[in-house]
Amino acid sequence: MITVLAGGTGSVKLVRGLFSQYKDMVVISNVADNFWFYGLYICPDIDTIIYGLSNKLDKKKGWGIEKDTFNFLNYMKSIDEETWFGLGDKDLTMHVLRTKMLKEGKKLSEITDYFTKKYNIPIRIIPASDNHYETHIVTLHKKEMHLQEFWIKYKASIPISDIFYRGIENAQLTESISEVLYNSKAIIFAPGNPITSIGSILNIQSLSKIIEPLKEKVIIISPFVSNKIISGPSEIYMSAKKIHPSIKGLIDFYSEFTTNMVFSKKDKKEIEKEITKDYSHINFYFTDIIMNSTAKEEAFAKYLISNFINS
Ligand code: FO1
Repeated sequence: MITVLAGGTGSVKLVRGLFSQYKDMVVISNVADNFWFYGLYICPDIDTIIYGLSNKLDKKKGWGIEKDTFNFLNYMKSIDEETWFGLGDKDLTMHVLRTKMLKEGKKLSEITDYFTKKYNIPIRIIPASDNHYETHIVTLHKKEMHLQEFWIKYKASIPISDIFYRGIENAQLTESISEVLYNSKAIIFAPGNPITSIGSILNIQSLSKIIEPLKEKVIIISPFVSNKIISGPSEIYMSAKKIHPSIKGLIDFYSEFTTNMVFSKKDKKEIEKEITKDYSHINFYFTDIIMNSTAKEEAFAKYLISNFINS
């Protein structure tokens, strides 16, 4: 069995590639992007994995359902409601049903199992926690808001001073996760945002203690190419966390969790010249990590399987 820690639109490409090659896999999904909107409970990262693995994902946007319509949202707009979060008509079914099940007392992990089966996905997707906590941004003027509001409503246009996980101190790791991690041959951190997709999982109390003795089987996939983030706001969030927004900052951030990191070939020179000597416990690997087609997703998955799983 292999386990992937995933969150956000960058992670789904890796998960999809691995899934095409290797079915004995568990995905642990970030939940800190979850939020309430129109009284509905939205879990963007769980849904992106479900839609991605059932071939329903709008691949161009990286979220939502392909060819979805937006009648509900347009009608909301016509009656002057806030419509900054793009809920498609088909996608709404997920949020409506999930909210109903939560109100009936079901746990998020049970609900996710239900949808995973419903979408005929033969692997387990486990929310990192059954408890709700949220990634929040603090602006320079000390206004606090949910990550989705900052990223989507304000289009990341406001200077920020901090980012933190509101409520994480009361969040428990979902029950089955420690057993899954112990039994995994490899624990892969997807090339998601280190702060809001992966850091938001790693910061659940007890998880770093569980991972510490397992770090030889942890493999970090870099979200950087040529020392620049492939896509998304990672650099903004790393800076807000006082982490240098570069491969050096990334290595520093993850170094306590792993002995294996996979980078783009384009970063080989810089890492070998400047960085390797400070991190003698880490094995650095270099390959083409860009997954901008199905063929490249599969090729990267094969690389990981041959180097870390069937080696
Ligand atoms: N991302 C956007 O940039 N704009 C949207 O309107 C939007 C809507 C949306 C609806 C459902 C869903 O599951 C995801 C959605 N996302 C949208 C993506 C999401 O906000 C983020 O990419 C993830 O939370 C990042 O981890």
